[in-house]
Amino acid sequence: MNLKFLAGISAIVVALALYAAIMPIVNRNMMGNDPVDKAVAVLKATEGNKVEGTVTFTKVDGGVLIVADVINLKPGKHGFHVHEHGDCSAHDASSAGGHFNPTNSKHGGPDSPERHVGDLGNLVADANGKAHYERVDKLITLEGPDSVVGRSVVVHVGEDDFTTQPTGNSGARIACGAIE
Ligand SMILES: [Cu+2]
Ligand SMILES: [Zn+2]
Repeated sequence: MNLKFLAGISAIVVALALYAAIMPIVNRNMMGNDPVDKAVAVLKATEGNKVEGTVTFTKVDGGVLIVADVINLKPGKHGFHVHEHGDCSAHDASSAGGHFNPTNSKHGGPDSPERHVGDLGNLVADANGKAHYERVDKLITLEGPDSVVGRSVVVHVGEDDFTTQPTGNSGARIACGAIE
C-alpha cells in the first residue's frame, strides 16, 4: 500500500461518515418527514382595527380540528379564510394574497362541494363582539405540499356569501395571523 492509496481510502471513509451523520438531519428538516399535528395563528388587527384572537389547527381522526376565539368584532358574520401567504406585514394584510387554493377550485363555503381549501366560512360574533368557531375540516392539512403551515388566517369586515368569485365579497381584511 502506498500513501496515495491510504489517503484515498481515508477520504472515502470521512465522506461516508459525514454523509451518515448529515442525512438524518436533512431528512428531518428539509424533506418534511417530521410529523406536524398542531399549528397556531395569532391574529393581529390591521390598520384602524382592534380585532385580536387565536386560531389552532389540530390533527384529529377525520381531518383537522380548527378552533378560533376572536374578540373586538362587530356583531354578526365575518368571512374567515386561510390565505396563500404567511405574510401579514401590509397595513391592510394585502400581503397575505388570495384564498389558499392549491386545487384551483372555485370559491365556496366550508361545506360546499367545490371550494378553496382555505374557505372556512364565517366567524359569528355575538353582541359583545366575541366569536367562537369550532369544526373539523376534511380538506385542510398540516403536512405535505398543500399544508396550511406557513400560510395565514384572515378575518374580514363583512360576511362571506360563499357565491361571489373568487372572494365571497366579504370586504376589507380586519385581522391577519401567520400559521406556525
Ligand atoms: Cu379572506
Ligand atoms: Zn375562497
